[in-house]
Amino acid sequence: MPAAVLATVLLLMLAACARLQDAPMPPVNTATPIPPLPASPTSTPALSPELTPTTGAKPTTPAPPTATPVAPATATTIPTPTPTPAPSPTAAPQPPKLALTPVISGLQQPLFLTHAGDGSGDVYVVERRGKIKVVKKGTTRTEPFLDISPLLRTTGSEQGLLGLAFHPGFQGNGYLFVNYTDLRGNTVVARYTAPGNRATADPSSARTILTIDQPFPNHNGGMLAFGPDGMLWIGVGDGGSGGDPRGNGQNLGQLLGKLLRIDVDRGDLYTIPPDNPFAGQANVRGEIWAYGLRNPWRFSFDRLTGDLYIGDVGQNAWEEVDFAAAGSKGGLNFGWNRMEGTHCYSPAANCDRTGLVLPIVEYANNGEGCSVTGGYVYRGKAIPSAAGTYFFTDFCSGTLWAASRDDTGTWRRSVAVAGKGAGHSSLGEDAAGELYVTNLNEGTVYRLAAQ
Ligand SMILES: [Ca+2]
Ligand SMILES: [Ca+2]
Repeated sequence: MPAAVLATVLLLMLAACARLQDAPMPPVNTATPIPPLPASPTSTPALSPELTPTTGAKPTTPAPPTATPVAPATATTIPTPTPTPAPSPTAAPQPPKLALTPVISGLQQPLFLTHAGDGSGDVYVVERRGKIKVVKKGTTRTEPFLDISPLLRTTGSEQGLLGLAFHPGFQGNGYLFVNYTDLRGNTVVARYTAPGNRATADPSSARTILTIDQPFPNHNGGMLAFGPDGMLWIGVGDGGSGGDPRGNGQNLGQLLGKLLRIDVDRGDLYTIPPDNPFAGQANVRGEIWAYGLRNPWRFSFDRLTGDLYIGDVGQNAWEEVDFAAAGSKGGLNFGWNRMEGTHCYSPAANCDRTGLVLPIVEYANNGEGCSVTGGYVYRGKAIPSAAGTYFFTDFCSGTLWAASRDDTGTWRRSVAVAGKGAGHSSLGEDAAGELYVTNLNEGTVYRLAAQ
């Protein structure tokens, strides 16, 4: 592949020259963790999250030696990008000998996988440039389930068709919801209907539910998921650039930098659930469930417990996973841009941590990755030893991590599958709870399997 090699070399050279706040996804599949494709400094960032180049030039904020609820790297964490799956002597229950097995290939920039809850075994893969593909028994149907390519701006690497969620009552109503950046680069959440036998969605059935102005091409979030409460949850990034220059994360009057929760089964388009934490308050957006997020590219609910996990992409130094136990009433402030992970960001020291909910897991950008891809708690049947473990990855390093709480309640993280390079854009679940990883650069979907 001389062309790919050449492209990779060029990318590396460009990345070495460019000091980016937000870098985009590496477009080439390589075996080495390459830095994200350079783009203009504060614009186009990484699709999945938002990245900083993995080479050099990173403000390596030293970790303050404070006690925090973040899982310490004790015993189980391996701070190198290409570790071998080390056995963990003392850790919480941890799945041994896992592998990522390629099961679908030939896709165009896949960045999400989900199911329609219909027991068919089919999965749906989202391609960044606007198509949703159906995969039946490992075979991708040529005709897309839905194609909204003409509606999208995809020039920024974090732009495109970013999220998909089937309505819990999809069998009956044929509703599905998508999250994309429109021709102006603004966020749109829209409903489509798959009529009849639900084999394809009708492109003319679009109903715009919500639009959010995007000041910059990056940090659009993009995740959609129905919670165990039947509400539609929406992850929205801080709007972009770098450092959240407009302070959206902490501004409750803005939808940017938030996790939203809306009821799409009531009202003309949607209603604000009366039990949302800020419902009915003046000068505050009632859709907000949690705030202080930078780019919550992927989040999920544990299908057994209802616990919420959010992978929030960091600025230059720290990637994090946030957590809210089932039953939380919301209103949580996850800290951005006052803090990045468990470290002060603005101000850079002595920031006010009052009321902030710190991550359960964080890792530094210097070596382990540069852009967290939140995942899922495993509840499938194929790997009994993995039950209850939260799996997540990093777009840049490709390392798949397992996280869980030990007997003392401390979160611990360990390498489940060593990384082979950039491109892991998302995890996804099928109806049975088996887990998959989409690789944007390769056009491949992997399934988590016992080795
Ligand atoms: Ca944006
Ligand atoms: Ca945070």
